[in-house]
Amino acid sequence: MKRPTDEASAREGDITRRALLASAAGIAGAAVLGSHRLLAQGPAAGAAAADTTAIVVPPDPTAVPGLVTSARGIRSPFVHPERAPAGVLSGASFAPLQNMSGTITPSDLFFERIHNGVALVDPQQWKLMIHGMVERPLMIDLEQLLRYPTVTRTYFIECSGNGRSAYRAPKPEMTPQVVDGLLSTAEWTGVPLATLLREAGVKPGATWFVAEGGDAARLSRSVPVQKGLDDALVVWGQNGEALRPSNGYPVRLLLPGFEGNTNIKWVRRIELSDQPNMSKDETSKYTDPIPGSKARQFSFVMDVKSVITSPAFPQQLTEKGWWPIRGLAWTGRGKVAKVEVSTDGGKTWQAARIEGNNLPLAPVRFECMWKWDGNPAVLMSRATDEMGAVQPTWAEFKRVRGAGTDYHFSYIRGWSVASDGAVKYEAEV
Ligand SMILES: Nc1nc2c(c(=O)[nH]1)N[C@H]1C(S)=C(S)[C@@H](COP(=O)(O)O)O[C@H]1N2
Ligand SMILES: [Mo]
Repeated sequence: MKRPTDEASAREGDITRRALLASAAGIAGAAVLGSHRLLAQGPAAGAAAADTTAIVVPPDPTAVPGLVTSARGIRSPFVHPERAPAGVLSGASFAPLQNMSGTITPSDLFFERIHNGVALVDPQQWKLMIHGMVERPLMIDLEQLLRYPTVTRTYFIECSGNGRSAYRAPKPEMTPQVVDGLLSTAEWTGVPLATLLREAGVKPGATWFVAEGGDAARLSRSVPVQKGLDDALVVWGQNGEALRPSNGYPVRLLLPGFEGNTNIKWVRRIELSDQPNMSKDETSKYTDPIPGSKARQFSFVMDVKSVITSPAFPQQLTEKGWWPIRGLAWTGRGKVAKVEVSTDGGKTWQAARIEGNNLPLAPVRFECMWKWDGNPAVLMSRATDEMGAVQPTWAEFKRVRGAGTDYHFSYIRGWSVASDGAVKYEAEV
């Protein structure tokens, strides 16, 4: 949807009916049906269905018939969440965490991290080869993969670089999307990798596999065989439909709780071995500096983490009184055990309510009512997982990892509230 710019009031989340009318008035070819304009018709109708600019909101929806049914749904013209930044070839687009409810990321808003563009793979051409230290090398196409027994599970994916700009170059004007939007969650459907590995017959002594993507980055990562036998999936379904191209259509590897990078998209090859492959992607990146001028390689499991998504920049508290503090918490080590919230910069903490299903390796929503007294406040959230791991403070994290660390930014996030109600990102909490 094109944003009306001619109305001062038509800001994100504050769009008026007049603004919509004004923006729709200039659309050529918008068809008149009944007494109000509907979607543009003709050759551009398909595109127009996704572009809600052409919709006019009637003054009284009870006075005129509504829209006709359509082949594909649209969002309400009053909501327009977007990934950002869009249009990058080697980079990422961040999911708008602040615009979401629940824990599932709508597929068209699922974050993207691509090393050399979104590969467009023809499903008829796609094949997966499983070879190396196996008894019976396997080559299967999509039709064959779809005939295996499936499982459906809800898991998050988080890029190990999530939070990097908030750590390296924090700015008060950062939204939850900019701070932590390289996190998304879907209901995935696919075949346990264990099924395929059993069919291929893993040879004794095979302790690793390397998985390779069929994109222009030919991204490849080594993974312990145990993960493949444990809960790894070869998935083709995402939130009730085929994977989106940017999430690996037709097939990706899904390693629950492991850093995003290991979840190889457009996966085409899995080679069993008795050692890690030391591919370009695992030797040039994804290591963590630790004290003593050393680095830890293969930090697969994502640490426990949380982020408040509201109140957060650019929100403004309009009056004293009760405000919900809401956010997401997740861990690569099973379930979230508890989430605590502080409104005084970490001096005191109170337990937040964990809301909805608490599934392993899937985020939870937390919520906590807060009575704002009009004074400046610093809001923080701190998650603990069922293994007892707790999010460190920024200072603890920085002491262990150093200023130049590049991955796995799992420390506590904060937001400051000024006496005028303005909410800003507060980096060093
Ligand atoms: N083949 C391939 N797989 C890939 C990537 C890639 O660029 N190519 N990016 C990786 C990285 S760094 C991350 S964080 C996740 C992102 O998954 P998503 O784009 O579906 O959110 O995919 C991983 N798998
Ligand atoms: Mo990533």
